[in-house]
Amino acid sequence: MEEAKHFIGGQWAAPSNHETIDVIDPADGLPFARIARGSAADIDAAVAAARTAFEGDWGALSAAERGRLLYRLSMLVAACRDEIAELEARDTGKPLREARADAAALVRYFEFYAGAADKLHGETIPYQTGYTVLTVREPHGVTGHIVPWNYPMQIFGRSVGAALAAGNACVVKPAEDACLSLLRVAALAAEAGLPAGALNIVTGYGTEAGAALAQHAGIGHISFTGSPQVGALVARMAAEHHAPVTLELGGKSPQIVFADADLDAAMPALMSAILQNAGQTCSAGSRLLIERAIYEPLVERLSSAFSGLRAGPARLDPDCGPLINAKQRQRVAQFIDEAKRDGIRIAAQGTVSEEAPTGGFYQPPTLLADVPRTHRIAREEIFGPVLAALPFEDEADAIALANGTAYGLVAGVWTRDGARQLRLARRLRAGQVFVNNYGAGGGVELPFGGTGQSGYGREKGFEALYGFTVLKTIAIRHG
Ligand code: TXE
Repeated sequence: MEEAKHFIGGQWAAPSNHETIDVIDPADGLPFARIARGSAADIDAAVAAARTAFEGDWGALSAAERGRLLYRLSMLVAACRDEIAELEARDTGKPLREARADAAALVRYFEFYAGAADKLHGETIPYQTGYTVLTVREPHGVTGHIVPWNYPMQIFGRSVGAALAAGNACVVKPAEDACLSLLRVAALAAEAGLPAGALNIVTGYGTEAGAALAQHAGIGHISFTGSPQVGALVARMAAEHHAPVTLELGGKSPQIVFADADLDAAMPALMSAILQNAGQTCSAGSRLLIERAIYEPLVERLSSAFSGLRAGPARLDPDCGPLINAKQRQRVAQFIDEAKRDGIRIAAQGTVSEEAPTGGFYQPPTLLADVPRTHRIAREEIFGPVLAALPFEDEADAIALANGTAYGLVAGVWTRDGARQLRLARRLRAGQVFVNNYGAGGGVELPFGGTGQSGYGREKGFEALYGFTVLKTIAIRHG
């Protein structure tokens, strides 16, 4: 069985405690690789290597030179994107077409941030006569990145791409469930000529390597994507050494469909928003709010689509793959059991492919209708292929319902009424509002992040670069 190591200071490093973690294939529940089980000592080594790079070869590069290296890396990833996508599909269980799209997004992140590296300007500020005042944006130094298992390549790309472009040296702690693609990308970073130590990856458990990273006094900024509970913990640990934090913590995002919507255009987006990555997506459109007049016909239309869906192994390119692990599957199954117990209407359920191995973590896609507004199925993130449909009465009701959870990540609005589009765009409590589309194709250029329990700070787009820098004001008094 293949055994992966950490990537520290430009080299493969065995775990200091010689311990490993089995990597499980979600398609059959069997181990197929081993990764290093990182400890505080490994994190210490990675932070030291990053510091050396920041104060040495990496820090000495101009912004344009950093951009050139990132662009070279984007081309190397593009050249082996099929191989990386296959690895990602095996590791996460996601259908191959989705893993390919993730690999393409990773390429785009490095391209985008390569071009942005030398465009991060400061300002000059008019002040009293006799002064010149200017601002410059400087890197934090060493940044920490705690990455989850649902989109390893995309989440790595958006945060590490921006952090490196801004001049930081990075230490990444990927999720124990899925990190093989990132180790492959680390090798490509070395091949692209990134100075040793600019990018380090320490694999392992969150409570061990992850906590050691968040607690490390040598870290100048932490970006975390994961659960709200661990996000709060990471923020508290980082606060001990006053490191700023960016948190992306998921959601219970509404898709709001008005009676005047173009349903033919909406249908594929309503489906893919909950099926992508088997619903294990922070921005999943998991609450479907439908205007009363079209509620039953739309639920019926969705029901016939859901009944035809199949969950299966990634290699079959199914409608949705297995969930990441047994715990996640159990969690989703528990929500369905609760729905049954509480008499919630199971409008439709897909099937699991006969070709799916018995030990895999499959969960048939499920449409739940008439979900009571106060039920936890209508309010909590399930992180599985489970769509909750609820009727609403009018625009005010839709807004109240949409804004009625602790989250605020994404909202989708489907209506032909232009004035209503604008009213909702402003009144919805969400970091992104998509009108007559959902996700805008995942564009790397679009700032992304939430409010409330969905977290704070922004990733993606140019905006992310600001979070990875510290603004310095320089006031010069002359003559
Ligand atoms: O997340 P964790 P889990 C949500 C989703 C899911 C739930 C649980 O609802 O069902 O969270 O998933 C690292 N110190 N999301 O348990 O534990 C961990 O190793 C430092 C939403 O997988 O938050 C991994 O790298 N780090 C989400 C990362 O945190 C710690 C994506 C996320 O794991 C740590 C994933 C600790 N004490 C889950 N404990 C999204 N926003 O997309 C764990 N980690």
